[in-house]
Amino acid sequence: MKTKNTFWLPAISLLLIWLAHLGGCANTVFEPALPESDADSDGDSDSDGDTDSDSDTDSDTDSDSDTDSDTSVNECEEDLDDCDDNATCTDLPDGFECECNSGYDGDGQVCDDIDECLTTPCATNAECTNTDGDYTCACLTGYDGDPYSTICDDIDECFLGIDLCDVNATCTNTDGDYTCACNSGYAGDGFTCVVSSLLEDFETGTWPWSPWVSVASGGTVSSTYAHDGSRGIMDPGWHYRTDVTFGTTTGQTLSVWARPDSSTDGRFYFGFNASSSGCRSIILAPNTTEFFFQTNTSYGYSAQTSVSQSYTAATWYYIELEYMGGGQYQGRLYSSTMTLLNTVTHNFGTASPGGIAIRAFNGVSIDSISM
Ligand SMILES: [Ca+2]
Ligand SMILES: [Ca+2]
Ligand SMILES: [Ca+2]
Ligand SMILES: [Ca+2]
Repeated sequence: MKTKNTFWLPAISLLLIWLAHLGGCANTVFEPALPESDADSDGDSDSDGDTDSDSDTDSDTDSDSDTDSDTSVNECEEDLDDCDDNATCTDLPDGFECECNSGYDGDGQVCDDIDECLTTPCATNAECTNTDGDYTCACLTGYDGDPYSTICDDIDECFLGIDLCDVNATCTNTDGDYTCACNSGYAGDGFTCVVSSLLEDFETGTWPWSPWVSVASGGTVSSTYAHDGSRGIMDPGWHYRTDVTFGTTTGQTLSVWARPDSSTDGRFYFGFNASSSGCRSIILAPNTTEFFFQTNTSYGYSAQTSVSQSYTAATWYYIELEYMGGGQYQGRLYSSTMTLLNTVTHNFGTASPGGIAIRAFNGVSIDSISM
């Protein structure tokens, strides 16, 4: 917004004093500015031969020259204006005016920077930065385009091949970012994937087979419950095995596929640090819409860190557990297409390396346990 103001300055009087100090020279400077009517009256006086009238005219000229010197002052050029540094001075016959420059707001004497960012002038997914007299726009990280237009578009890092996913991982583009998930047969956070070994595929034998140890009976093996191959298991009671040890090395991962029949019922406990005296577990829990940790001392139940998570019925989920070191474990839940859905992290205080365990109820299928 711009406003104009006209100011009469005391400085004009100072200029007149200066002009008066110059004496006759000042008069000479301002003579040409005399109105023509004064010159005509001089001519008339001459033709009349009236010298008195000439002297009268001269006294008139002196008073006129004072008025004329007012109108001829260019306060802008003489630097006699009081316009703000961020204003433009325009000379006027009866003074001058100050107008704030573009990007500033005020009365011309005081001009303040306009914070354009308060009115979100940049594109969607762009960041506005206010500057003195202006502003700048920049697309947010993960977005590209003209930040001064209507929208910055998501960068498809996967399509462009600029993602940092491991060569053995699947890249999934997301709005403003992307995710990486290790392919089947590999374990890791998606940015680094290492070959994982299949611990259990439920393909052969009569449940429960060695090296699984049964704490509580239960578990049906069938093709109906398979994610890979021809068999999987549904709703086993607590079973554990100690032929493998998890929790010894930072970055070590465990993984499994699980499919709840219901979006509101059932639960699958994926146990680790297991022994005959209990385990810890990361739990897929449609019945409480959670994804969370438990401590299962003596195969009992004690809730630890939890995150809210909704589930879709009859849909496979991939659960990955990583030992982060220092007694901290992270559970990651992926969709059937390996899109990361949620993570939950809990510090149990100690690493407590041990075997693995499984338990499920109310219709959860389980297959392909890898480490
Ligand atoms: Ca002026
Ligand atoms: Ca500004
Ligand atoms: Ca993206
Ligand atoms: Ca299988």
